[in-house]
Amino acid sequence: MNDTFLRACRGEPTPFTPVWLMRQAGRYLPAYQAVRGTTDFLTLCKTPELAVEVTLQPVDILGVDAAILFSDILIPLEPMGVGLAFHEGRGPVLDPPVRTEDQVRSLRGIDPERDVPFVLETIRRLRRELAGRVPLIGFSGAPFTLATYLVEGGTSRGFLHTKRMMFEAPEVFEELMRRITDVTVAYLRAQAAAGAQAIQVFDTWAGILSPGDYRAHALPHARRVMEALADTGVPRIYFVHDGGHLLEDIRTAGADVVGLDWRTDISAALQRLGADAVVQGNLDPCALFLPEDRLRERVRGILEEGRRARGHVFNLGHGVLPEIPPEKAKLVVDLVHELSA
Ligand code: 1CP
Repeated sequence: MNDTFLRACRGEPTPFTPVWLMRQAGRYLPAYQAVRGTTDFLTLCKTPELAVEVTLQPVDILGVDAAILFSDILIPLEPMGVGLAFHEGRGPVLDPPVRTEDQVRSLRGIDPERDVPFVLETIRRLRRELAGRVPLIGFSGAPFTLATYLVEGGTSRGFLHTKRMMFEAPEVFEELMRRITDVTVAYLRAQAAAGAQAIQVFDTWAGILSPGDYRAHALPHARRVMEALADTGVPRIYFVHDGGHLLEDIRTAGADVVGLDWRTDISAALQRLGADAVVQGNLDPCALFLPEDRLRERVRGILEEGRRARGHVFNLGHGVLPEIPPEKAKLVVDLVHELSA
């Protein structure tokens, strides 16, 4: 029974600093590639037996202190009425892109038990299989990040269509955000009810906004997600990628844990979040290319900064890269445990 991750999220003392890695299941692991070699990505997400298998791989191989449900932030968008496909090498495609008021008004709400039963079944099976070994994290995209995928129709560089709708038709954008937020709330509450013991909300693209636009168009919806989870009792982690300029506002979203990327040092972030903050992060994913002795010093430095927070969960500042040798990922986990004990 290893509940150090949940204790750290609550700001309670732990015998060592817990660690997990964003995108800890994925292509850098040969065991994942073996499963993906015979199954396309969406089928993998929708088949509980396989999703359970790849969720458990990093727990067994790396010895991380939390498992994260294997799925994708885009999964709940499909039952809203948009086509979803993952093309090899090209990333996700949402078709048709949602750009008009009529399209926004035709987006449906979801009933998670009916529309994404495979996610809830994966969570139930994982809780049985893990049997308390480590806690299970559920997740979703944040409303703003999900909106960018719906409006752009996939990934984007400049987010022209999203910002255009935001500025040109703010009431349509607001209605879009309201519908996505309703779906996100239903989706995350269902995950918690099925057995997710913590929730991470990924705001991968909110960093493209100025502080004022973030406060006007993204933050209120992220806050509504956090508030809607309050009575579940599960710790809520809010990760905004490239959000260093937004930290004071991010704090007001009401998450229990603030995820940090590597662009802001933890000690500098704490000055802006307040020393009573609980933080998660924040090793540069590329630092895993460092030789062992220099990687050790980086990990030691982050752990020292993390001690100034009320609680610290060690993580990367973004997802594990496919180019990382699995032994290096395991080394990071081992170093965190050794140097924080
Ligand atoms: O080919 C493959 O095997 C698919 C690659 C892949 C994987 C392994 C995708 C496509 N998604 C995932 C799994 C995934 N995605 C998890 C699993 C759990 C774990 O962490 O181990 C999680 C939490 C996500 C979340 C996710 N999906 C985010 C937020 C986190 C982040 O990286 O910023 C985002 C933005 C996505 C969209 C997405 N899905 C897949 C890709 C390649 C992308 C990014 C596309 C883009 O750049 O816009």
